[in-house]
Amino acid sequence: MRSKQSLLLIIMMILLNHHYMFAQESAQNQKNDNKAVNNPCPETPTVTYEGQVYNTVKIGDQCWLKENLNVGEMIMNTEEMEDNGVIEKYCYDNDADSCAKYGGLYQWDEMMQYSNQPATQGICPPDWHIPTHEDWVILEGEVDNHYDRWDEIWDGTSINRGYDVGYNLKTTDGWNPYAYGADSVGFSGMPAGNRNLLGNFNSIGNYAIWWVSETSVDKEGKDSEKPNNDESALYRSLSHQLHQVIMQTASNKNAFSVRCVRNY
Ligand SMILES: [Ca+2]
Repeated sequence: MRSKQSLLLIIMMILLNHHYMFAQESAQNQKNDNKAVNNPCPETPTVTYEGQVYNTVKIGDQCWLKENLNVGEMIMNTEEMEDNGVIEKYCYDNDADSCAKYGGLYQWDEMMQYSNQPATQGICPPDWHIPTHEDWVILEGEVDNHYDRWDEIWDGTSINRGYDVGYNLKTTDGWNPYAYGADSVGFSGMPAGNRNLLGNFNSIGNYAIWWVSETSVDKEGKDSEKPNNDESALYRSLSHQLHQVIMQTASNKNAFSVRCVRNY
Protein backbone atom coordinates (compact mmCIF):
# COMPACT_ATOMS: atom_id res chain seq x y z
CA MET A 1 0.00 0.00 0.00
CA ARG A 2 2.78 2.35 1.01
CA SER A 3 4.78 1.68 -2.15
CA LYS A 4 1.62 2.13 -4.23
CA GLN A 5 1.20 5.60 -2.72
CA SER A 6 4.84 6.43 -3.41
CA LEU A 7 4.50 5.32 -7.01
CA LEU A 8 1.38 7.47 -7.38
CA LEU A 9 3.24 10.44 -5.90
CA ILE A 10 6.15 9.98 -8.31
CA ILE A 11 3.80 9.76 -11.30
CA MET A 12 2.03 12.93 -10.17
CA MET A 13 5.35 14.74 -9.81
CA ILE A 14 6.41 13.70 -13.30
CA LEU A 15 3.08 14.86 -14.72
CA LEU A 16 3.26 18.17 -12.88
CA ASN A 17 6.80 18.76 -14.04
CA HIS A 18 5.85 17.94 -17.59
CA HIS A 19 2.91 20.35 -17.36
CA TYR A 20 5.22 23.06 -16.01
CA MET A 21 7.72 22.55 -18.83
CA PHE A 22 4.91 22.64 -21.38
CA ALA A 23 3.63 25.89 -19.92
CA GLN A 24 7.13 27.38 -20.09
CA GLU A 25 7.46 26.31 -23.69
CA SER A 26 4.10 27.86 -24.65
CA ALA A 27 5.13 31.09 -23.05
CA GLN A 28 8.30 31.07 -25.12
CA ASN A 29 6.31 30.38 -28.27
CA GLN A 30 4.42 33.58 -27.61
CA LYS A 31 6.06 36.84 -28.60
CA ASN A 32 9.44 37.16 -26.96
CA ASP A 33 9.14 40.85 -26.26
CA ASN A 34 10.78 42.95 -23.63
CA LYS A 35 8.01 45.46 -23.35
CA ALA A 36 8.67 48.62 -21.45
CA VAL A 37 5.53 49.12 -19.43
CA ASN A 38 4.06 52.55 -18.92
CA ASN A 39 7.33 54.47 -19.06
CA PRO A 40 7.45 58.11 -20.14
CA CYS A 41 9.71 58.90 -23.10
CA PRO A 42 13.13 59.55 -21.49
CA GLU A 43 13.90 62.76 -23.44
CA THR A 44 10.42 64.22 -23.13
CA PRO A 45 8.46 62.86 -20.15
CA THR A 46 5.95 65.69 -20.59
CA VAL A 47 5.05 68.15 -23.34
CA THR A 48 3.67 71.62 -22.63
CA TYR A 49 1.51 72.81 -25.52
CA GLU A 50 -0.89 75.75 -25.64
CA GLY A 51 -1.01 76.00 -21.88
CA GLN A 52 -1.63 72.33 -21.22
CA VAL A 53 0.77 69.65 -20.00
CA TYR A 54 0.60 66.21 -21.63
CA ASN A 55 2.31 63.05 -20.42
CA THR A 56 4.20 60.89 -22.88
CA VAL A 57 4.58 57.13 -23.06
CA LYS A 58 7.34 55.12 -24.69
CA ILE A 59 6.03 52.06 -26.54
CA GLY A 60 8.70 50.09 -28.35
CA ASP A 61 10.67 52.67 -30.37
CA GLN A 62 7.74 55.07 -30.53
CA CYS A 63 6.87 57.97 -28.30
CA TRP A 64 3.13 58.74 -27.96
CA LEU A 65 1.18 61.33 -26.04
CA LYS A 66 -0.51 59.48 -23.21
CA GLU A 67 -3.62 61.66 -23.44
CA ASN A 68 -5.86 62.80 -26.28
CA LEU A 69 -5.26 66.33 -27.50
CA ASN A 70 -7.31 69.02 -25.84
CA VAL A 71 -6.34 72.11 -27.79
CA GLY A 72 -8.36 74.94 -29.31
CA GLU A 73 -11.53 76.90 -28.73
CA MET A 74 -14.72 75.00 -27.97
CA ILE A 75 -17.52 75.39 -30.53
CA MET A 76 -21.06 74.02 -30.28
CA ASN A 77 -22.03 70.69 -31.85
CA THR A 78 -24.34 72.53 -34.28
CA GLU A 79 -21.38 74.37 -35.85
CA GLU A 80 -18.90 73.07 -38.43
CA MET A 81 -15.17 73.57 -38.09
CA GLU A 82 -13.62 76.04 -40.53
CA ASP A 83 -10.27 76.86 -42.13
CA ASN A 84 -10.08 80.11 -40.20
CA GLY A 85 -6.65 80.10 -38.54
CA VAL A 86 -8.22 79.11 -35.22
CA ILE A 87 -8.10 75.57 -33.85
CA GLU A 88 -11.64 74.57 -32.88
CA LYS A 89 -12.78 71.61 -30.80
CA TYR A 90 -16.01 69.94 -29.76
CA CYS A 91 -16.44 68.83 -26.16
CA TYR A 92 -18.80 65.90 -25.58
CA ASP A 93 -22.28 67.23 -24.69
CA ASN A 94 -20.83 70.72 -25.23
CA ASP A 95 -19.33 70.33 -21.76
CA ALA A 96 -15.81 71.68 -21.22
CA ASP A 97 -15.32 69.13 -18.42
CA SER A 98 -15.58 66.37 -21.06
CA CYS A 99 -12.69 67.93 -22.95
CA ALA A 100 -10.64 68.07 -19.75
CA LYS A 101 -11.28 64.38 -19.13
CA TYR A 102 -11.34 62.88 -22.65
CA GLY A 103 -9.74 65.53 -24.86
CA GLY A 104 -11.43 67.38 -27.70
CA LEU A 105 -13.19 65.92 -30.73
CA TYR A 106 -12.03 67.15 -34.16
CA GLN A 107 -13.19 66.90 -37.75
CA TRP A 108 -10.52 65.39 -40.01
CA ASP A 109 -9.68 68.53 -42.03
CA GLU A 110 -9.44 70.68 -38.90
CA MET A 111 -7.13 68.12 -37.28
CA MET A 112 -4.96 68.13 -40.42
CA GLN A 113 -5.10 71.95 -40.52
CA TYR A 114 -6.33 71.63 -44.11
CA SER A 115 -3.34 69.66 -45.37
CA ASN A 116 -3.61 66.26 -47.04
CA GLN A 117 -0.05 65.23 -46.18
CA PRO A 118 0.21 62.00 -44.16
CA ALA A 119 2.16 62.53 -40.92
CA THR A 120 1.52 66.26 -41.02
CA GLN A 121 1.84 68.16 -37.75
CA GLY A 122 -1.77 69.35 -37.98
CA ILE A 123 -2.95 70.40 -34.55
CA CYS A 124 -0.19 68.41 -32.78
CA PRO A 125 2.67 70.12 -30.90
CA PRO A 126 5.87 71.01 -32.84
CA ASP A 127 8.03 67.87 -33.43
CA TRP A 128 4.90 65.68 -33.22
CA HIS A 129 2.50 64.55 -35.92
CA ILE A 130 -0.89 62.99 -36.63
CA PRO A 131 -0.28 59.21 -36.73
CA THR A 132 -0.18 57.47 -40.09
CA HIS A 133 -1.48 54.00 -40.88
CA GLU A 134 2.14 52.80 -40.58
CA ASP A 135 2.53 54.39 -37.13
CA TRP A 136 -0.51 52.38 -36.05
CA VAL A 137 0.82 49.18 -37.62
CA ILE A 138 4.01 49.55 -35.58
CA LEU A 139 2.03 50.19 -32.41
CA GLU A 140 -0.32 47.28 -33.05
CA GLY A 141 2.54 44.85 -33.67
CA GLU A 142 4.35 46.05 -30.56
CA VAL A 143 1.35 45.79 -28.27
CA ASP A 144 -0.42 42.65 -29.46
CA ASN A 145 0.52 39.57 -27.45
CA HIS A 146 0.06 37.13 -30.29
CA TYR A 147 1.11 38.76 -33.58
CA ASP A 148 4.42 40.59 -33.76
CA ARG A 149 5.37 43.61 -35.80
CA TRP A 150 6.33 41.61 -38.89
CA ASP A 151 3.32 39.35 -38.98
CA GLU A 152 1.53 39.58 -42.31
CA ILE A 153 -1.76 39.94 -40.47
CA TRP A 154 -1.06 43.68 -40.17
CA ASP A 155 -0.78 44.03 -43.97
CA GLY A 156 -4.41 43.09 -44.33
CA THR A 157 -7.26 45.55 -44.59
CA SER A 158 -9.72 43.59 -42.48
CA ILE A 159 -11.79 45.65 -40.09
CA ASN A 160 -10.77 43.85 -36.90
CA ARG A 161 -7.03 43.72 -36.28
CA GLY A 162 -4.81 41.57 -34.11
CA TYR A 163 -5.65 39.35 -31.18
CA ASP A 164 -5.65 41.41 -27.97
CA VAL A 165 -4.09 44.71 -29.04
CA GLY A 166 -7.27 46.65 -28.26
CA TYR A 167 -7.56 45.09 -24.82
CA ASN A 168 -3.97 46.10 -24.11
CA LEU A 169 -4.54 49.69 -25.26
CA LYS A 170 -7.71 50.31 -23.21
CA THR A 171 -7.72 51.82 -19.74
CA THR A 172 -8.51 49.56 -16.81
CA ASP A 173 -11.60 51.61 -15.95
CA GLY A 174 -14.00 54.14 -17.45
CA TRP A 175 -15.38 51.68 -20.00
CA ASN A 176 -18.91 50.37 -19.77
CA PRO A 177 -19.05 47.47 -17.30
CA TYR A 178 -17.15 44.31 -18.15
CA ALA A 179 -15.36 45.98 -21.08
CA TYR A 180 -12.29 47.25 -19.29
CA GLY A 181 -8.83 46.85 -20.77
CA ALA A 182 -5.45 45.89 -19.38
CA ASP A 183 -3.62 49.17 -20.19
CA SER A 184 -0.55 46.93 -20.62
CA VAL A 185 1.78 49.53 -22.11
CA GLY A 186 0.39 52.78 -20.68
CA PHE A 187 -1.40 53.94 -23.84
CA SER A 188 -4.51 54.47 -21.69
CA GLY A 189 -7.17 54.56 -24.40
CA MET A 190 -10.39 56.01 -23.01
CA PRO A 191 -13.90 55.69 -24.54
CA ALA A 192 -14.26 59.34 -25.51
CA GLY A 193 -17.10 58.75 -27.99
CA ASN A 194 -17.62 61.04 -30.98
CA ARG A 195 -19.61 63.84 -32.58
CA ASN A 196 -21.19 62.40 -35.71
CA LEU A 197 -21.74 64.15 -39.03
CA LEU A 198 -25.29 65.11 -38.02
CA GLY A 199 -23.85 66.91 -35.02
CA ASN A 200 -24.91 64.41 -32.36
CA PHE A 201 -22.65 63.16 -29.61
CA ASN A 202 -22.66 59.43 -28.97
CA SER A 203 -20.74 56.33 -27.88
CA ILE A 204 -19.05 57.76 -24.80
CA GLY A 205 -18.13 54.83 -22.56
CA ASN A 206 -18.28 52.45 -25.54
CA TYR A 207 -15.79 53.60 -28.17
CA ALA A 208 -12.42 55.30 -28.49
CA ILE A 209 -11.92 56.59 -32.05
CA TRP A 210 -8.77 58.24 -33.40
CA TRP A 211 -8.29 59.73 -36.83
CA VAL A 212 -5.36 58.59 -38.97
CA SER A 213 -3.63 61.18 -41.21
CA GLU A 214 -4.58 59.29 -44.38
CA THR A 215 -7.84 59.00 -46.27
CA SER A 216 -7.44 55.27 -46.91
CA VAL A 217 -4.86 52.50 -46.64
CA ASP A 218 -4.43 52.38 -50.41
CA LYS A 219 -3.97 56.09 -50.90
CA GLU A 220 -1.08 56.60 -48.51
CA GLY A 221 1.04 59.49 -49.69
CA LYS A 222 -0.86 60.09 -52.93
CA ASP A 223 -2.11 63.52 -53.89
CA SER A 224 -0.57 64.73 -50.70
CA GLU A 225 -0.17 68.33 -51.84
CA LYS A 226 -3.81 68.63 -52.78
CA PRO A 227 -6.64 69.38 -50.41
CA ASN A 228 -8.57 66.36 -49.28
CA ASN A 229 -11.23 65.89 -51.93
CA ASP A 230 -12.32 62.61 -50.44
CA GLU A 231 -15.23 62.82 -48.13
CA SER A 232 -13.96 60.06 -45.90
CA ALA A 233 -10.81 59.33 -43.93
CA LEU A 234 -9.18 56.48 -42.06
CA TYR A 235 -9.57 55.85 -38.36
CA ARG A 236 -8.64 53.37 -35.63
CA SER A 237 -11.07 52.47 -32.89
CA LEU A 238 -11.35 50.49 -29.66
CA SER A 239 -14.68 48.96 -28.74
CA HIS A 240 -16.40 47.84 -25.57
CA GLN A 241 -17.20 44.62 -27.41
CA LEU A 242 -13.82 43.64 -28.84
CA HIS A 243 -10.25 42.89 -27.79
CA GLN A 244 -9.02 43.90 -31.24
CA VAL A 245 -8.41 47.23 -32.92
CA ILE A 246 -10.95 48.35 -35.54
CA MET A 247 -9.77 49.95 -38.80
CA GLN A 248 -12.40 51.69 -40.93
CA THR A 249 -13.12 54.83 -42.90
CA ALA A 250 -15.80 57.35 -42.03
CA SER A 251 -17.06 60.70 -43.26
CA ASN A 252 -14.43 63.29 -42.46
CA LYS A 253 -17.20 65.47 -40.99
CA ASN A 254 -17.33 63.16 -37.98
CA ALA A 255 -15.35 64.45 -35.04
CA PHE A 256 -13.05 61.98 -33.33
CA SER A 257 -10.21 62.05 -30.79
CA VAL A 258 -6.63 62.90 -31.76
CA ARG A 259 -3.52 61.25 -30.33
CA CYS A 260 -0.11 62.53 -31.48
CA VAL A 261 3.11 60.56 -32.03
CA ARG A 262 6.59 62.12 -31.93
CA ASN A 263 8.55 62.51 -35.18
CA TYR A 264 11.20 59.81 -35.54
CA1 LIG B 1 -10.42 76.16 -37.52
